[in-house]
Amino acid sequence: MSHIRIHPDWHIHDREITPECSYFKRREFLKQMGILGAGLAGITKQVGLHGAEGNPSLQPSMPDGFPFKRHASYSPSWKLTEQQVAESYNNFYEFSTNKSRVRYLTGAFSITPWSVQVGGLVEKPLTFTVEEAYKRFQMEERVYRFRCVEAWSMVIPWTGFPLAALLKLVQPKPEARYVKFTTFNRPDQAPGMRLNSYPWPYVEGLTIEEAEHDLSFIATGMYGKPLPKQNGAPVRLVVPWKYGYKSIKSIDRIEFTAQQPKTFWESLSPVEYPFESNVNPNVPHPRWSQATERVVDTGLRRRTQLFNGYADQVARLY
Ligand SMILES: Nc1nc2c(c(=O)[nH]1)N[C@H]1C(S)=C(S)[C@@H](COP(=O)(O)O)O[C@H]1N2
Ligand SMILES: [Mo]
Repeated sequence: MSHIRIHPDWHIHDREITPECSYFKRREFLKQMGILGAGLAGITKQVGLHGAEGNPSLQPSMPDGFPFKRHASYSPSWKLTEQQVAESYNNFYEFSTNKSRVRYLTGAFSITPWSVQVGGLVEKPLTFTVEEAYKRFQMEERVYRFRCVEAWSMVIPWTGFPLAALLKLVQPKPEARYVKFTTFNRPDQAPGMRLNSYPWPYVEGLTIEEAEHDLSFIATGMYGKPLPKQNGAPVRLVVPWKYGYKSIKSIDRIEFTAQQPKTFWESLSPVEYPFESNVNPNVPHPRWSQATERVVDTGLRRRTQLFNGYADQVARLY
């Protein structure tokens, strides 16, 4: 009701277009994000202290096996996004609508223990802890493009396992046509969730065919280590041919359904954020063009690719 009218500020067209790649601008950007110079020194000194805003250095401990072997088919030669940028430019509305503040607001967010409930229209419902995931699933690394609907992009090395491996374990029933993902619901640990103008908890969804596609990935890590909280620890979805908001973070529940789930962004604005949301340069967002994208760490503009460059693999689904 009241939330239907909201136009979130992060979906205002990103106007920081920097046509040329300049070292100076990149340094300015990193400085603004507080990850160069004094900012970094400050963070390092705080290790072990619990500030009112939480401490970005307190991150999950390292399970055995990192870094996992990179999958040969998902090892392109693209330049990776600078790790510091990927870890400090975050959309995670449960904490803040301000990308550079998210990482400072995750201190109270507890990710251990963590389990994911998998149920609904399946033969074998399952609840697994993140520790169990490392044992049950064959973990690997994959380099994927990542494209936000706001028209910026990154290239990230994720660690995790294909969602299809989970489907195989739980065995969806023939009536199951969709997979619904739900994020944790803990307003006491996530300040953004105390704003009731949003339809919490965050929900996303895929069709069964999309979920079975080898590109659909459940990530528990990035850059060869466990996911930082601000990037969706301890377990998130990554769907590289769709806009970034489909890649739901910090998953609590996975349900198989007959009906198409109503997603968080769709319930805010169905025209702007429809269920399917495949990256497409020819379909503008109602308020801005999707023809080009800004590479986040270099500032370079490049052409948006159909299905974010994964057309060969996924076009058959549509
Ligand atoms: N639960 C949850 N998942 C989320 C979001 C969010 O606000 N809450 N933001 C989405 C959006 S819009 C993007 S672009 C990506 C950002 O992921 P990153 O911070 O790891 O780059 O997460 C997606 N998943
Ligand atoms: Mo996004």
